[in-house]
Amino acid sequence: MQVAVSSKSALLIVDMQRDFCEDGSLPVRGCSSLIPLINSLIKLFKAGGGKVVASRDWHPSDHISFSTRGGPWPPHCIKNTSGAEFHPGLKLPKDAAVISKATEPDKEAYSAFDGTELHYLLSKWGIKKVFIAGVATDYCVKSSALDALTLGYELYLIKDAVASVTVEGDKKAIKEVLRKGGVITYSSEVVLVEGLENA
Ligand code: VGL
Ligand code: ZN
Repeated sequence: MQVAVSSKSALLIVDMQRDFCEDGSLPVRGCSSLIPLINSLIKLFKAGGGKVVASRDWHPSDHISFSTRGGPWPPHCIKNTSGAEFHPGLKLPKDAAVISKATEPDKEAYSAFDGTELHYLLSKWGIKKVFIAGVATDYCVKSSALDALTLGYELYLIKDAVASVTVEGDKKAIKEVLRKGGVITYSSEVVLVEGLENA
């Protein structure tokens, strides 16, 4: 089913950073191949008067989630290092909002809403629909999607614009998002005007 972008829509691009792509320290399979699709979604949202938000994992070097502290992940996305930079192919508009998350050494925060100004910004802009793309479906995409639903947004997860750490994790994430009332959609279904094909 088609869904139209309007000034009440936001595209939330989750964690499209070097460390999550193929040469990074915590590569998510298929991460960099999402880039062309996400860049066209950015264009579509700009054309439709929507907002573009990019979250980034922005860890201190001693973050609790790192294996060096007994956590589950190799060190990744350490703030102000090249691994934490957005993928060089990502064409973020100048007015995109950047949300840094998981910045506290002793606290994991997978959701882009956790401890950030994201909900404040989206409410201020009058956003009703949140569309999610990026990585990882089974971690930060999932947590952000579930939080968006808890906060009362209509939530659209763009299935061909996300990638996961594991296949099992992907399935579980999709189930949880659906159970909570989220919509799984595809980039071809996200349009400027319902009933018309995108140019
Ligand atoms: C993420 C694992 C660790 C994510 C962040 O962005 O999904 N995954 N930190
Ligand atoms: Zn992380």
